Amino acid sequence: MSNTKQFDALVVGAGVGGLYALFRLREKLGLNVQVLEAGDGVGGTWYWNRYPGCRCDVESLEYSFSFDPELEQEWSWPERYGNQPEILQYVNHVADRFDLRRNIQFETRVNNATFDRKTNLWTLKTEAGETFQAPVCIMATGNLSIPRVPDFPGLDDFQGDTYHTGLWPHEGVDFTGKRVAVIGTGSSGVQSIPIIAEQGETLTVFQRTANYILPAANGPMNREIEAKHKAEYRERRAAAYDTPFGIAGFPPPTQSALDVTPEERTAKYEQKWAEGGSISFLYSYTDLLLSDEANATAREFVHNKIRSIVKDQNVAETLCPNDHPMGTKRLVLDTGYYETYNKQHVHLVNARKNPIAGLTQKGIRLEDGTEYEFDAIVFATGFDAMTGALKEIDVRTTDGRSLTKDWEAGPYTMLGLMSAGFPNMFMITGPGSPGVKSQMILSCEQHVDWIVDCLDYMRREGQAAIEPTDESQHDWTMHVKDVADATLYPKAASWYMGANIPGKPRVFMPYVGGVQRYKAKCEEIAANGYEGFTFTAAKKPELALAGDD
Ligand code: NA7
Repeated sequence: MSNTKQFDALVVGAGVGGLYALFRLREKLGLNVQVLEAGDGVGGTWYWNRYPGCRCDVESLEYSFSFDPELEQEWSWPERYGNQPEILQYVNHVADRFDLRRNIQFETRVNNATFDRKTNLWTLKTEAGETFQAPVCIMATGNLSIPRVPDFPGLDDFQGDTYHTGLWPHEGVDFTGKRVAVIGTGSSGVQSIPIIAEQGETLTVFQRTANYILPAANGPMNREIEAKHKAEYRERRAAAYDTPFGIAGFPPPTQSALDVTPEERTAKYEQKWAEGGSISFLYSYTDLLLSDEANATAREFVHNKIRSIVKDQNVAETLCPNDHPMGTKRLVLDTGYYETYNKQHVHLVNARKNPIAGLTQKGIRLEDGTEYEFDAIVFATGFDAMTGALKEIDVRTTDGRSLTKDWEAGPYTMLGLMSAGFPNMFMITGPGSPGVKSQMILSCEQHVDWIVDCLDYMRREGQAAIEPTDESQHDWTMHVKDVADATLYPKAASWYMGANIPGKPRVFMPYVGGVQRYKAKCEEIAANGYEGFTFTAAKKPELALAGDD
């Protein structure tokens, strides 16, 4: 008697994508769904990243589910940008309100996923040795879910406490009276540094790459804006799909930065700086992400801002980014970041000039031999982004395909939704989709809706399996590359390029052609009977999507 548990669909991950997949597959298709989640709660990114100051960089009225108008109206966000506890509370509310937990098995990490071409079934094996089977497997494994600590020599020698921002202790950390180091100045470092500085006796920040950081201009929710937004929610959600980043409310730019006078430019940048937010700033001109010369005008403006906020001009110069065009690494939104360096007990180390050589029993040693002593080290060192979580699962087929092997030179996908050779395995916001370059919840919803429509079509047509053709996948992957190559994005050594992981292929992974173009392409493909995909017919029509065993 086999202990394998059978379902119609398996979903890996109970973040926003996985939860919405569960909801739709269950409510629209009536499937028997099982979600497998490594954590002991829902929320994905918002479950794991509990570091102090963790906050979304998309405004809370936008960063929410759109599928239920009542949910939209009943939830009220306290601030312009949701912080991690509020977003996690919201995701938990969604799980309860739609009775999702009954189909989620927590504390269950999937190690293997194998597709059998004879039976058209996926078999998923967990760390604890359980086995689950279904014709459909949806990987809702997240883009920033594999935290990464650099392989510093002496990592285990350090006798103080260590933390990674992406694996923060649930009970929180009190740094009061401690000598603290933060390594990394991406979003996680920049958001946590001002708060850790309030607690620590000293705080030393190790910066390898200075980032472009704009004010969030966070504050309490303006209730008039909220009421207006809620009254217009349907139109605003539809409008969001018609934008590059999936975020409505920002008039698209009409002018080149080079077509206006320096005074006009500075006035525009000042206005955007005061408004806060990254989209608004990038929307100042049409060519900030296309022309290095245009981009240089924005860079200069931000450099001058840094010099005006940070009192010590040596520190200010170290904080001025100078190795990539602005916006080609994820822009960071801050609250009081630059001001933090005016505090006497906060120090900045230029880890580009003088890299970290390793950890010692007492702290950190730099390449020039300088040693620092700490009680605690915070690794804000990022993630094996976009492909990391899928590579952690050994994804194979019985006819000898291995996803890790197929993706050795970089991810190959059709629309970031599927990969050729792996039938019925769908990815939510996978590489090759706008995912990380968009409002993530909107992109998760768009992907899940496409997948659910596709499965519905297959059931009606008596199809058991779908996968992209090698040719369509190749064309899409080349298109993703061509679109990126026409922008400034590939100029930065970013996690979009895999550049933060030694040995990872340098391939620009997100689709930056815009949500509106991407969604139109997905719809066109579906309308043409899933052009670029092939189907395997079910042996008996009633067994479509229920396995052919
Ligand atoms: P990021 O943005 O990948 O930032 C990681 C930071 O850690 C970045 O400043 C890195 O410098 C730094 N880092 C990594 N390795 C080292 C070593 N060996 N020495 C010194 N510094 C190092 O991750 P986050 O968690 O901040 O943000 C991820 C995303 O979450 C963010 O983009 C938002 O979308 C939300 P580097 O730039 O590689 O030189």
